[in-house]
Amino acid sequence: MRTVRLTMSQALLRFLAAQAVERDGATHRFFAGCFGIFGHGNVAGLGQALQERPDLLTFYPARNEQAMVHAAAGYARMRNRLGTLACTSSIGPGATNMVTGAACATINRLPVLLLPADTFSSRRPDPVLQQLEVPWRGECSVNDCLQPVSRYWDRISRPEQLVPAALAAMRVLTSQADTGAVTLALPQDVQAEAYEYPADFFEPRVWRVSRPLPEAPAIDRAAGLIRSAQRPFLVAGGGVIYSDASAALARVAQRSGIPVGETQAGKGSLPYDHPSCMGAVGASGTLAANRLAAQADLVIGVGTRWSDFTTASKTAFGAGGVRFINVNVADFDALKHSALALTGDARATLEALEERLAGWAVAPGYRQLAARLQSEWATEVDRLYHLRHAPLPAQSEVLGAVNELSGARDVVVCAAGSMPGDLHKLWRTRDPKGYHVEYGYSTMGYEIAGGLGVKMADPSREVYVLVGDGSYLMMAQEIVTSLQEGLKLTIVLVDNQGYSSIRALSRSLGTGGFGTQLQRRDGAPLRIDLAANAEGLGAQVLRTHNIEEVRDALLAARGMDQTVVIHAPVDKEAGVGGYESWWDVPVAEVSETASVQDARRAYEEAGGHRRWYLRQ
Ligand SMILES: Cc1ncc(C[n+]2csc(CCOP(=O)(O)OP(=O)(O)O)c2C)c(N)n1
Ligand SMILES: [Mg+2]
Repeated sequence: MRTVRLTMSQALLRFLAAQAVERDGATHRFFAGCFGIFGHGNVAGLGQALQERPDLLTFYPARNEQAMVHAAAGYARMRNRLGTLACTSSIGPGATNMVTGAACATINRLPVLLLPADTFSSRRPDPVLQQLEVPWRGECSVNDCLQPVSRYWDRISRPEQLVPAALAAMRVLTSQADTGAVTLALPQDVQAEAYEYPADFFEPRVWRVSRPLPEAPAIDRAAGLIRSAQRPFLVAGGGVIYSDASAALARVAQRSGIPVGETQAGKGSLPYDHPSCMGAVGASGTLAANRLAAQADLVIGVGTRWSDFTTASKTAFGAGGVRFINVNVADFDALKHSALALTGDARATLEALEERLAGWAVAPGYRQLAARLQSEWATEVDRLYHLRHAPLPAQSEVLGAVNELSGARDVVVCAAGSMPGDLHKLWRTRDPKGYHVEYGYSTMGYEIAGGLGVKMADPSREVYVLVGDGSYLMMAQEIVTSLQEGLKLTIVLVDNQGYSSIRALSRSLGTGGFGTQLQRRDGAPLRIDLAANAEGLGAQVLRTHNIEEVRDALLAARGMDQTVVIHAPVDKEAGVGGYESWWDVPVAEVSETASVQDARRAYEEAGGHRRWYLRQ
């Protein structure tokens, strides 16, 4: 057997560079590079390997470990999970900084490979700098925190363990049902240890992403259920986009007339003006989708994990006896809501259903109802895009301006605050990859970092990062990385002076916005100049004071080739309401405060509409 004598780090790097993924006959390299911040535990091991062989993987220095995982996840989402980056950190705080990034990737089922350095496998110099000693378990380190947020986790305590561990890591990263964060913890002494690795380990390896089909009788049954439904409603989730099923969905919806609601991850499954596109469904849904969802007798979920935002905490699908069909590559999700489970690839399964539904369509009256609701919703969006709110604009006008002044292929990126809900309702998506809102973990701080990954994945598109002042304050530093790499982001910093979304939620629950204001302890406003902060990081900054200036700035930004921040103060009182939807947030059952007592009464009344979805 031919062998190659390499350190474990050198071997890992060679292996990663040789991995490719293939779907529908197209083969791509799986790892686009390696993000990292060097420190204790990776500077000499993996750092040495990366420095020696820059031809294998490009190294991208980042500013914060959480952010680099977000960037890798943003990249993976943009590439429909067919590619990602590795992320290397030092032991200790560098490693635990990645926990939030890992959880975010795993919730969103996005592949990221984490390579935290670890304490010595030999344990000779223990305790080392940054080592948290666990008195009752010698082999524990802070990297064990990454176990519950990883879909695969291993510690490479001997160099030869790398071979099976690396293969297991790739199996999970490329599995459409199982993917998420994968962690290989790398003890720093083992990183530098040499071993005679089998040469075959480094040969180019292609991981095939297949399109599994459910069993034919299950598809037949599903088609039968759909044909006999009076008011079927389809919910398109992220799986539609990842499996590149938009065209198949558009055909099925067009021919059958089944109206479609979209989840956050699934928004863009259909172009906003497709006759079946009712837009967002659930707690942040449109009136069109929510009205139809409430009456549906059959709900077909495609590629959705049915989060509480999608189901409006299990109140969205309100018809007695409503039944579900779930198309999902993971039976974990396919079996939710007592559904008829079609465990398989979204595109292949939709195509199989399309054949069986040939010649069938919903009743004309149902199609007309959907058309009317769609057109009424379009009028509502126009109204909110052009409110003429003064002196400061409403947030919905800023979103409208970005929508109207961006190109059809451009990408909007967002994650937390009041904007995800508003975007979900109002954004007019024109391309399946045009809407990138991270709302599985809703991670404040994802926005700029995730946007960086999106731009890396497709530099041909303009990337509009919409970030609130709260999220910006939490994590703006990857502006520096975008400048370092020449990856232009147009960051629209929507400033409403505080945690406006939580303030509104708190008010609606009777607690008056407690703890959400940006102010000094004595109540005086805090004068924070976030635009100056962005300038300090090296971005071009355009300050705006009204909606005309926002529009001018968006036009000017188009002509710039480096990261630009448009500072857009908005009126914090001018929010977008809900549209016949609910979100389950429990209110105190006993309280001395009248507003809390009122909120509790409203909570109990609304909670009465919750359903179990037990009917098979
Ligand atoms: C890391 C993290 N911490 C806390 C939260 C809870 N949270 C959700 S939105 C929000 C406020 C966001 O403020 P900002 O970015 O200014 O957006 P706004 O609500 O004002 O629109 C908070 C604290 C979160 N989603 N993520
Ligand atoms: Mg804010």
